[in-house]
Amino acid sequence: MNTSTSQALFEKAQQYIPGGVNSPVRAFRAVGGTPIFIKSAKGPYVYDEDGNEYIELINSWGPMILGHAHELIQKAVSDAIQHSFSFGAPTRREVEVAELIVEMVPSIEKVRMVNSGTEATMSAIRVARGFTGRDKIIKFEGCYHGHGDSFLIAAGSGAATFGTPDSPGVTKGVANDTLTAPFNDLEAVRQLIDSNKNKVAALILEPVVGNMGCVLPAEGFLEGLRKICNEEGIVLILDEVMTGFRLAKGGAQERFGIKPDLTTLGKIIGGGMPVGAYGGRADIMNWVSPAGPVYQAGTLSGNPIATAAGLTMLNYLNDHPGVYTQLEESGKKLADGFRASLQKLSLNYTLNQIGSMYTLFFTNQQVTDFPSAKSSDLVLFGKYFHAMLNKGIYLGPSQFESMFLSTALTDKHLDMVIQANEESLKEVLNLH
Ligand code: KE4
Repeated sequence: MNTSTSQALFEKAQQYIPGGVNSPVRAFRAVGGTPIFIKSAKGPYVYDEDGNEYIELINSWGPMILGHAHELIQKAVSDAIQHSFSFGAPTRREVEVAELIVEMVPSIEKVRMVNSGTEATMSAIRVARGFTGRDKIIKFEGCYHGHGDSFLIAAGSGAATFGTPDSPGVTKGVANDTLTAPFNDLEAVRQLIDSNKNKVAALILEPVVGNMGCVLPAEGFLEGLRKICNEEGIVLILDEVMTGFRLAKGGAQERFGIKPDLTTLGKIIGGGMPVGAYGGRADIMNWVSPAGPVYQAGTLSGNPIATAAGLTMLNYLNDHPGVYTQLEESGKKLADGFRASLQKLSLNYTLNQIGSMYTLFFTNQQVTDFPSAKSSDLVLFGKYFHAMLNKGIYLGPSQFESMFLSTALTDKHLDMVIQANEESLKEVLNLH
């Protein structure tokens, strides 16, 4: 496959942009090789600068649930653009999109629009701290909540010790206020809370994790967290930036029947435009400025172009429940096909799949938390990634990411992905 234009662009990009990319995962460092530069996309396809066509399963890391360049979203954006781009003043559509989010996600009584998932999660923990008057937060190893300082914290060794910065530039002071527990480990959460009595403002997690690869909550885990947060007066925040409006119309919280105090959203709301949001209980959200004292702001928050895309996307999802039926069927078809190939090749790699999210882990262990995810063979994943890419299937360039299906993928496309998966496994493992 000729990717010479992408290679030349990557060379040039590295002269002007750190690592040649505007977000690290795009640089292919986890899988090796040169990132492909995307020129355009339509439906289930992306096209690179050398004209290669790929069936894609990243969908911009989740937003393109209806596939790329959906005509309704495109029309909404092109109509909105006729009226200029940004006013920095309230607009009708912000009211309409807020009303729709409140309707679609019952736990959300009030919502604030921001411009990214990172802004949503940073703001949600700030308002939780303001509301409770407490400083500490609990997060889980392997969960990613954007690049806010409070989230770039690795677990300190032992339950009682404080977190350690995961990145230079994050201060020890910030790290001291972030406690980390293993995902799916209720006992570890209980220990952290017992050793930080009345100091924990919020507990934040991805209800279904996408950022260590797709990892599901264990039976009773979410319910256990809800119970602990109720008992301890801790704000339960579900980070649904990936799962929101994807795993059900009302997100993972609808699918698992859990009512958080706050929810963070992103990705799908904007249909690919820069949008995030956080919302939840009115008694908490009324602490957000200017209604309350917790400051949070943004020039482009509720931007008229982004809200045009978001309103159209959410109205479509709200009015077409068949989207979720199709996503369930597609996810099951893909998982059944992958598992049939694994069985045929006598491989017992772990496939975690729920709805339209999945990850094939190159490990024989069950993957239920970050340590088990890290037991995967990353070199083998890198070879598999490139084998699939060379077959025209564009996966997320990291073992520790979920893939995302869209309604633009037909059975024909899914069969092509299933076939390419089997051929790629045989190729990288020298099986015949
Ligand atoms: P953004 O700031 O990237 O819009 O959202 C941060 C974020 C927050 N919460 C969850 C659950 C997320 O998945 C994300 C962003 N996800 C990554 C994918 N692993 C975005 C891709 C990237 O970083 O380039």
